[in-house]
Amino acid sequence: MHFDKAKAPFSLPKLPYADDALAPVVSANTISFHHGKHHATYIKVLNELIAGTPDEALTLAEIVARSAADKSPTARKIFNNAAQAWNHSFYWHSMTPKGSVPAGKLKDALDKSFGGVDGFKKAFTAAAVGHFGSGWAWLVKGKDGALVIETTANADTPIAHGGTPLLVADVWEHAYYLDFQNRRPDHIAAWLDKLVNWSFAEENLG
Ligand code: MN3
Repeated sequence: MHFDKAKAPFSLPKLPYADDALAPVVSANTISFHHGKHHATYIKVLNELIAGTPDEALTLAEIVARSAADKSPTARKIFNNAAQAWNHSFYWHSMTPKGSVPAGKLKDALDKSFGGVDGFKKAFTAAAVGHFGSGWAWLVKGKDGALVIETTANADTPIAHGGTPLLVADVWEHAYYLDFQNRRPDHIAAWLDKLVNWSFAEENLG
């Protein structure tokens, strides 16, 4: 992915669709805050934190991995902003206005791991809705190749733990509050029905 290659200073990646393309599930108003303010701020703060440091020679994913292993307060700030920058880029690509269905080896893997797409949706919904507070719900390829669902809190991300993410839903309230208020279950149901970018997930399966 393009954002895997970039180095500092990082810039806000363009969305892979128009800002009203995901409406009504994700409105242009939500996108204007979520992409234009939240995502932009993570990138701005990250650039400020790493200016003049060795992190400037690293890609975003490399900064996430380096700072994940460093428990100093400065590294925690760098981790939070770098991971949020990476997670949001991954999130925008996890959605498409075009509608898609799982195909090929991804469909086979979903059948094997969840007994089919409906089984995946049920398990993903339970994880995303059941996650307490801010965070992310992921479909991840585990080390043994099986697909698993994980949630991470706040900025945490599977790429800090050696995982290979295929797909992510943002379950921070800023992702859905303007459109669904407190109704995270309704947002996740609509997100799974209308917006999932299965071709992106298949590409990430490798
Ligand atoms: Mn977000």
